Amino acid sequence: MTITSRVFAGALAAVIVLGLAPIGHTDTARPMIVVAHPDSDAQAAFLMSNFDETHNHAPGEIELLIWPGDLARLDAAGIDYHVAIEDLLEHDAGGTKADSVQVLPGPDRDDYRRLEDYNAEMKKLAKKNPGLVKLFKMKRPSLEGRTVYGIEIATNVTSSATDGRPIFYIDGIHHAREWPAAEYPMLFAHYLVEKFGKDRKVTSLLKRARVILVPIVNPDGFVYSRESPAQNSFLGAGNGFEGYWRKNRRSLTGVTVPAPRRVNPDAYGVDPNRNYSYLWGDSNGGSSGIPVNQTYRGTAPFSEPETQNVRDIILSRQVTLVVTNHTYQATVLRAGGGRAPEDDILERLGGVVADILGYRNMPSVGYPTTGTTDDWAYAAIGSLGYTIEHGSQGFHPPYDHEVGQFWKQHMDAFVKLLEYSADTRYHSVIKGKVANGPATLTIRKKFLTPLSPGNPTGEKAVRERVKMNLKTMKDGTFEWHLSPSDRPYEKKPENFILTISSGGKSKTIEVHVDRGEVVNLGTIKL
Ligand code: 0X9
Ligand code: ZN
Repeated sequence: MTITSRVFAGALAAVIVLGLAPIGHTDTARPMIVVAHPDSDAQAAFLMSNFDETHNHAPGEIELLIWPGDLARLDAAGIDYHVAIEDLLEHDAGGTKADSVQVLPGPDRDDYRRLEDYNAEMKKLAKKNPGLVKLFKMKRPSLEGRTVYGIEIATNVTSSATDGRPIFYIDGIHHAREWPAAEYPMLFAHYLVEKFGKDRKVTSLLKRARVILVPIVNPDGFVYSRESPAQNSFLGAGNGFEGYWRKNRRSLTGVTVPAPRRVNPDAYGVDPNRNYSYLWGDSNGGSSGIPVNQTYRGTAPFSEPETQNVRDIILSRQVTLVVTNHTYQATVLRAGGGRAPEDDILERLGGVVADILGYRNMPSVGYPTTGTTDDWAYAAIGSLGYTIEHGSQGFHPPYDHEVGQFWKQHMDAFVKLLEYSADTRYHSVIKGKVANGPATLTIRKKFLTPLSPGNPTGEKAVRERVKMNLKTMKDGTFEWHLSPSDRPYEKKPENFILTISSGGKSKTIEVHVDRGEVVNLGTIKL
């Protein structure tokens, strides 16, 4: 133990002996950040799977958010550490508010948005820009019954939802406490709307591609964190840990306190970013099978409504690039953790984006993760996939220290990613003309996504299916932009099953299309 931690532990013991610790069996009364110094791989692995790692670590050091009981567990395990931030609440809160109002795309702000702000702004954007922005509800409400909203942005957004344009999917707040991860996508929505018709690049991209944007994938967790009493003091003093909640609000009983509080008081939570199917269920550091752990993966792949919602968008729309936003490591991470068969492309494009952000371009967070969003999207449909870990000063540092200061480079980075999603070198195109057009086209594909060997379901894989629709132009022509028909990790070639229907007749053919390839089916007669 270092001197700081020894002194601290001593002080803490005194507090506990005096019976003043406010939250029962605890060795810290407030959230704090410590940096642990594991002296073996075994200690490092123990830390990764049993503590709340912030991912803001350096070689040989693992930064931890300390929950009640954690310091005692570190001591019991004989792991050396020093206290980096003794009072995280004071460091962040007081706190999350900016010193002045920040001038931003959309409304100017001095603090992080709340769930109502996100929902109201999305509704308003859609209402004011009917041809350009469409509000949608994800298929399932959250566990506590909240509607999960998203918006789609493109020219002719409503009139031609199935016109074959490539889709850039961007989301935030898989993790409740990572507030900037929702701010940046929301600002991007405002930015696109404000630049449309004024900025040549943005205007052209919104004609050629669509943006599907879901700022808050996990609203229950976000509300719990964002409305933390200690950071808002509207319900009296909390202990401050609520603000650092990570997971969703999956609870033991599922009993939800009625409105206006609407919380599951016995929530333990599932980590949505360990709940996707690809390699789900690994216990060797990639995820945890213990419900109270921060990387608890849930009882089955896609057991949570939050991840089912994302899955259903990605399998039913022609998504060519997925970006999921997190905090805080100042990195651009890519699907496959450096082992993707097309890591050269992922690394190169990630590098450009990382340079715009001033972040590091990294294959992975530096430890195994399984069941994550971008890994699954890449494995299942071959879309390019990135996780951006925004910022370096905490999960939600004061607004002006993060969003106010860095928003512009984030807009540039997202525009670049939108550009990549629309670039035919990085996705696939199927085109042709239905002689008896107009026609409706459907692409289907069934496949098995592998789970981790030894996962608790006992299954080797889960069945998933892609189903996407397109309507041709009046003259029967179509151009369908989508991810390749082959899945990247599968050795055997895979085809799309394409059904063309018009005037009561239909025809089904198989189509194979590679990344960067344009397959011209010519004139199709039914
Ligand atoms: O551990 C996570 O879920 C992410 N870090 S965080 O601090 N935001 O919790 C990192 C996920 C990395 N995943 C992939 N690159 N796929
Ligand atoms: Zn995260």
